[in-house]
Amino acid sequence: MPKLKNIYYIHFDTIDSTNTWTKKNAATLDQNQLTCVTALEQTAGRGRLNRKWESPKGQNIYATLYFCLPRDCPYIANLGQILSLSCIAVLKKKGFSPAVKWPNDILLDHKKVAGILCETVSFEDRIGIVLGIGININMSPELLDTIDQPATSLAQLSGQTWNLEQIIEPILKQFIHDLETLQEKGFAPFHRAYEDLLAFKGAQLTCTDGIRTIQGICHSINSDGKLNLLLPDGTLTTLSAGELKLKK
Ligand code: BT5
Repeated sequence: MPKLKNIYYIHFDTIDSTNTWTKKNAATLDQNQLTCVTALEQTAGRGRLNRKWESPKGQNIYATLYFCLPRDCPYIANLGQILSLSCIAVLKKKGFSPAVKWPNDILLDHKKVAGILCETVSFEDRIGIVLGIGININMSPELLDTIDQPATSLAQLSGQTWNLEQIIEPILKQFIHDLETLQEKGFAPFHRAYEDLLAFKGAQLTCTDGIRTIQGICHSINSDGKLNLLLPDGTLTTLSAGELKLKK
Protein backbone atom coordinates (compact mmCIF):
# COMPACT_ATOMS: atom_id res chain seq x y z
CA MET A 1 0.00 0.00 0.00
CA PRO A 2 1.35 3.48 -0.82
CA LYS A 3 2.25 5.61 2.18
CA LEU A 4 -0.59 7.88 3.22
CA LYS A 5 1.20 11.20 3.26
CA ASN A 6 -1.38 13.61 1.89
CA ILE A 7 -4.82 13.89 3.34
CA TYR A 8 -7.79 14.80 1.20
CA TYR A 9 -10.47 16.64 3.18
CA ILE A 10 -14.23 16.67 2.64
CA HIS A 11 -16.29 18.78 5.02
CA PHE A 12 -20.05 19.10 5.52
CA ASP A 13 -21.93 21.54 7.69
CA THR A 14 -24.67 18.97 8.16
CA ILE A 15 -24.68 15.29 7.22
CA ASP A 16 -26.63 12.25 8.41
CA SER A 17 -23.43 10.44 9.40
CA THR A 18 -19.87 10.82 8.11
CA ASN A 19 -19.55 7.00 8.14
CA THR A 20 -22.80 6.50 6.21
CA TRP A 21 -21.78 9.12 3.60
CA THR A 22 -18.32 7.60 3.21
CA LYS A 23 -19.67 4.08 2.78
CA LYS A 24 -22.10 5.25 0.11
CA ASN A 25 -19.44 7.24 -1.74
CA ALA A 26 -16.40 5.01 -1.12
CA ALA A 27 -15.98 4.01 -4.77
CA THR A 28 -15.69 7.66 -5.83
CA LEU A 29 -12.91 8.49 -3.35
CA ASP A 30 -9.18 8.31 -4.10
CA GLN A 31 -8.24 4.73 -3.25
CA ASN A 32 -4.52 5.58 -2.81
CA GLN A 33 -4.89 8.38 -0.32
CA LEU A 34 -6.31 8.99 3.11
CA THR A 35 -9.59 10.88 2.90
CA CYS A 36 -10.93 12.59 6.02
CA VAL A 37 -14.64 13.34 5.99
CA THR A 38 -15.78 15.71 8.75
CA ALA A 39 -19.03 17.44 9.66
CA LEU A 40 -20.10 20.22 11.98
CA GLU A 41 -23.13 18.15 12.95
CA GLN A 42 -24.60 14.73 12.28
CA THR A 43 -28.34 14.23 12.16
CA ALA A 44 -28.03 10.44 12.38
CA GLY A 45 -24.65 9.82 14.01
CA ARG A 46 -24.21 6.11 14.67
CA GLY A 47 -22.43 3.99 17.21
CA ARG A 48 -21.95 0.24 16.97
CA LEU A 49 -25.08 -1.92 16.49
CA ASN A 50 -26.85 1.18 15.13
CA ARG A 51 -26.85 2.90 18.48
CA LYS A 52 -27.15 6.66 18.39
CA TRP A 53 -24.09 8.92 18.61
CA GLU A 54 -25.06 12.35 19.95
CA SER A 55 -23.66 14.87 17.47
CA PRO A 56 -24.66 18.45 18.31
CA LYS A 57 -23.62 21.22 15.94
CA GLY A 58 -20.14 22.70 16.18
CA GLN A 59 -19.33 21.28 19.60
CA ASN A 60 -17.44 18.10 18.81
CA ILE A 61 -15.31 16.24 16.27
CA TYR A 62 -17.16 13.91 13.90
CA ALA A 63 -14.67 12.45 11.46
CA THR A 64 -14.40 9.43 9.19
CA LEU A 65 -11.07 8.30 7.79
CA TYR A 66 -11.20 6.40 4.51
CA PHE A 67 -8.33 4.40 3.03
CA CYS A 68 -7.79 1.07 1.33
CA LEU A 69 -6.00 -2.05 2.47
CA PRO A 70 -5.30 -5.39 0.77
CA ARG A 71 -8.11 -7.93 1.08
CA ASP A 72 -5.99 -10.38 3.06
CA CYS A 73 -4.84 -7.78 5.58
CA PRO A 74 -4.63 -9.48 9.02
CA TYR A 75 -4.97 -6.43 11.27
CA ILE A 76 -8.34 -4.93 10.36
CA ALA A 77 -9.61 -5.67 13.88
CA ASN A 78 -6.75 -3.52 15.27
CA LEU A 79 -7.50 -0.36 13.27
CA GLY A 80 -9.91 1.05 15.85
CA GLN A 81 -7.47 0.23 18.63
CA ILE A 82 -4.68 2.05 16.79
CA LEU A 83 -6.87 5.09 16.21
CA SER A 84 -7.76 5.15 19.90
CA LEU A 85 -4.04 5.12 20.73
CA SER A 86 -3.35 7.94 18.23
CA CYS A 87 -6.12 9.98 19.83
CA ILE A 88 -4.90 9.19 23.35
CA ALA A 89 -1.36 10.30 22.44
CA VAL A 90 -2.72 13.70 21.41
CA LEU A 91 -5.01 14.05 24.45
CA LYS A 92 -2.01 13.31 26.68
CA LYS A 93 -0.03 16.08 25.01
CA LYS A 94 -2.92 18.43 25.80
CA GLY A 95 -2.63 17.52 29.48
CA PHE A 96 -5.35 14.87 29.84
CA SER A 97 -4.98 11.38 31.32
CA PRO A 98 -7.07 9.08 29.12
CA ALA A 99 -7.73 5.36 29.43
CA VAL A 100 -8.90 2.92 26.78
CA LYS A 101 -11.94 0.72 27.34
CA TRP A 102 -11.40 -2.36 25.21
CA PRO A 103 -11.63 -2.44 22.30
CA ASN A 104 -11.55 1.27 21.45
CA ASP A 105 -13.61 3.61 23.63
CA ILE A 106 -11.64 6.47 25.15
CA LEU A 107 -12.40 7.41 28.75
CA LEU A 108 -11.47 10.45 30.78
CA ASP A 109 -12.21 10.43 34.46
CA HIS A 110 -13.97 7.02 33.92
CA LYS A 111 -16.42 8.64 31.47
CA LYS A 112 -16.67 8.18 27.72
CA VAL A 113 -15.11 11.05 25.78
CA ALA A 114 -14.70 9.35 22.39
CA GLY A 115 -16.00 6.37 20.45
CA ILE A 116 -14.84 4.66 17.28
CA LEU A 117 -16.85 2.85 14.63
CA CYS A 118 -14.88 0.77 12.11
CA GLU A 119 -16.77 -0.41 9.04
CA THR A 120 -15.60 -1.77 5.70
CA VAL A 121 -16.60 -1.67 2.05
CA SER A 122 -15.57 -4.66 -0.01
CA PHE A 123 -14.06 -4.33 -3.47
CA GLU A 124 -12.79 -7.13 -5.69
CA ASP A 125 -9.11 -6.41 -5.04
CA ARG A 126 -9.12 -4.40 -1.80
CA ILE A 127 -11.03 -3.42 1.32
CA GLY A 128 -12.16 0.14 1.88
CA ILE A 129 -11.79 1.05 5.56
CA VAL A 130 -14.40 3.45 6.95
CA LEU A 131 -13.04 4.41 10.34
CA GLY A 132 -15.23 6.88 12.22
CA ILE A 133 -14.35 8.73 15.39
CA GLY A 134 -16.47 11.01 17.53
CA ILE A 135 -14.68 13.05 20.21
CA ASN A 136 -16.54 15.24 22.66
CA ILE A 137 -14.64 18.51 22.69
CA ASN A 138 -16.85 21.42 23.80
CA MET A 139 -20.10 19.49 24.38
CA SER A 140 -22.38 21.22 26.83
CA PRO A 141 -22.94 19.62 30.25
CA GLU A 142 -26.73 19.66 29.63
CA LEU A 143 -26.35 17.45 26.55
CA LEU A 144 -23.78 15.21 28.19
CA ASP A 145 -26.31 14.56 30.94
CA THR A 146 -28.82 13.21 28.39
CA ILE A 147 -26.48 10.35 27.39
CA ASP A 148 -27.42 7.01 28.91
CA GLN A 149 -23.92 6.24 30.18
CA PRO A 150 -21.33 8.46 31.91
CA ALA A 151 -19.93 10.83 29.29
CA THR A 152 -17.68 13.85 29.34
CA SER A 153 -15.94 16.37 27.08
CA LEU A 154 -12.56 18.06 27.06
CA ALA A 155 -14.23 21.37 27.94
CA GLN A 156 -16.10 19.89 30.87
CA LEU A 157 -12.90 18.53 32.40
CA SER A 158 -10.59 21.43 31.61
CA GLY A 159 -12.95 24.38 32.01
CA GLN A 160 -11.80 25.81 28.67
CA THR A 161 -13.05 25.60 25.10
CA TRP A 162 -10.88 23.91 22.49
CA ASN A 163 -10.27 24.50 18.80
CA LEU A 164 -11.49 21.36 16.97
CA GLU A 165 -8.85 21.55 14.22
CA GLN A 166 -6.03 21.72 16.73
CA ILE A 167 -7.18 18.36 18.07
CA ILE A 168 -8.07 16.46 14.88
CA GLU A 169 -5.01 17.54 12.88
CA PRO A 170 -2.40 16.03 15.20
CA ILE A 171 -4.56 12.91 15.60
CA LEU A 172 -4.53 12.37 11.81
CA LYS A 173 -0.79 12.90 11.70
CA GLN A 174 -0.23 10.47 14.55
CA PHE A 175 -2.63 7.93 13.00
CA ILE A 176 -0.80 7.92 9.65
CA HIS A 177 2.41 7.21 11.53
CA ASP A 178 0.79 4.50 13.69
CA LEU A 179 -0.88 2.87 10.67
CA GLU A 180 2.49 2.53 8.97
CA THR A 181 3.86 0.79 12.07
CA LEU A 182 0.81 -1.51 12.20
CA GLN A 183 1.28 -2.43 8.54
CA GLU A 184 4.96 -3.17 8.99
CA LYS A 185 4.97 -4.89 12.37
CA GLY A 186 1.38 -5.71 13.37
CA PHE A 187 -0.09 -4.86 16.79
CA ALA A 188 2.92 -6.09 18.82
CA PRO A 189 4.67 -2.66 19.04
CA PHE A 190 1.46 -1.18 20.51
CA HIS A 191 0.71 -4.05 22.85
CA ARG A 192 2.43 -2.77 25.97
CA ALA A 193 1.24 0.84 25.60
CA TYR A 194 -2.31 -0.33 25.00
CA GLU A 195 -2.31 -2.63 28.03
CA ASP A 196 -0.88 0.13 30.23
CA LEU A 197 -3.84 2.35 29.26
CA LEU A 198 -6.44 -0.37 29.77
CA ALA A 199 -9.45 0.67 31.87
CA PHE A 200 -11.09 -1.80 34.27
CA LYS A 201 -7.98 -4.01 34.63
CA GLY A 202 -8.67 -6.47 37.46
CA ALA A 203 -12.36 -5.50 37.63
CA GLN A 204 -15.35 -7.84 37.35
CA LEU A 205 -16.90 -7.37 33.92
CA THR A 206 -19.77 -8.58 31.81
CA CYS A 207 -18.90 -8.98 28.15
CA THR A 208 -21.50 -9.37 25.40
CA ASP A 209 -20.49 -10.13 21.84
CA GLY A 210 -24.01 -10.18 20.43
CA ILE A 211 -24.29 -13.96 20.79
CA ARG A 212 -23.12 -14.81 24.29
CA THR A 213 -22.64 -12.95 27.54
CA ILE A 214 -19.65 -13.87 29.70
CA GLN A 215 -18.66 -12.70 33.15
CA GLY A 216 -15.07 -12.53 34.29
CA ILE A 217 -12.19 -10.40 35.44
CA CYS A 218 -10.48 -8.09 32.96
CA HIS A 219 -7.09 -9.83 32.86
CA SER A 220 -4.82 -8.80 29.99
CA ILE A 221 -4.40 -8.01 26.32
CA ASN A 222 -2.76 -10.40 23.87
CA SER A 223 -0.06 -9.28 21.47
CA ASP A 224 -2.71 -9.24 18.73
CA GLY A 225 -5.02 -6.90 20.71
CA LYS A 226 -7.54 -9.48 21.90
CA LEU A 227 -8.84 -9.37 25.48
CA ASN A 228 -8.30 -12.12 28.05
CA LEU A 229 -11.02 -12.54 30.65
CA LEU A 230 -10.38 -14.62 33.76
CA LEU A 231 -13.40 -16.86 34.26
CA PRO A 232 -14.77 -17.93 37.67
CA ASP A 233 -13.29 -21.45 37.14
CA GLY A 234 -9.79 -19.95 36.89
CA THR A 235 -9.36 -20.37 33.13
CA LEU A 236 -8.75 -17.58 30.63
CA THR A 237 -10.98 -16.95 27.65
CA THR A 238 -9.92 -14.73 24.74
CA LEU A 239 -12.33 -12.32 23.11
CA SER A 240 -11.85 -10.71 19.71
CA ALA A 241 -14.95 -8.48 19.83
CA GLY A 242 -17.58 -7.42 22.31
CA GLU A 243 -18.92 -4.84 24.63
CA LEU A 244 -17.71 -4.55 28.22
CA LYS A 245 -19.73 -3.41 31.20
CA LEU A 246 -18.65 -3.21 34.82
CA LYS A 247 -20.51 -5.87 36.79
CA LYS A 248 -22.81 -4.25 39.32
C1 BT5 B 1 -19.27 4.13 19.55
O1 BT5 B 1 -20.32 3.27 19.52
O2 BT5 B 1 -18.72 4.53 20.54
C2 BT5 B 1 -18.83 4.63 18.17
C3 BT5 B 1 -19.15 6.09 17.97
C4 BT5 B 1 -18.63 6.57 16.63
C5 BT5 B 1 -19.11 7.95 16.32
C6 BT5 B 1 -18.47 8.49 15.07
S1 BT5 B 1 -18.82 10.17 14.80
C7 BT5 B 1 -18.19 10.10 13.20
C8 BT5 B 1 -18.64 8.77 12.63
N1 BT5 B 1 -19.95 8.88 12.02
C9 BT5 B 1 -20.87 8.16 12.67
O3 BT5 B 1 -22.08 8.10 12.38
N2 BT5 B 1 -20.29 7.52 13.70
C10 BT5 B 1 -18.88 7.79 13.77
P1 BT5 B 1 -20.85 2.46 20.78
O4 BT5 B 1 -19.71 1.76 21.45
O5 BT5 B 1 -21.96 1.63 20.24
O6 BT5 B 1 -21.39 3.59 21.73
C11 BT5 B 1 -22.65 4.17 21.55
C12 BT5 B 1 -23.13 4.57 22.93
O7 BT5 B 1 -22.31 5.65 23.44
C13 BT5 B 1 -24.54 5.10 22.96
O8 BT5 B 1 -25.46 4.05 23.09
C14 BT5 B 1 -24.51 6.01 24.20
O9 BT5 B 1 -24.63 5.24 25.37
C15 BT5 B 1 -23.12 6.57 24.17
N3 BT5 B 1 -23.04 7.86 23.46
C16 BT5 B 1 -23.82 8.37 22.48
N4 BT5 B 1 -23.39 9.57 22.09
C17 BT5 B 1 -22.30 9.86 22.86
C18 BT5 B 1 -21.40 10.96 22.93
N5 BT5 B 1 -21.47 12.02 22.13
N6 BT5 B 1 -20.42 10.89 23.87
C19 BT5 B 1 -20.28 9.84 24.71
N7 BT5 B 1 -21.09 8.77 24.66
C20 BT5 B 1 -22.09 8.78 23.74
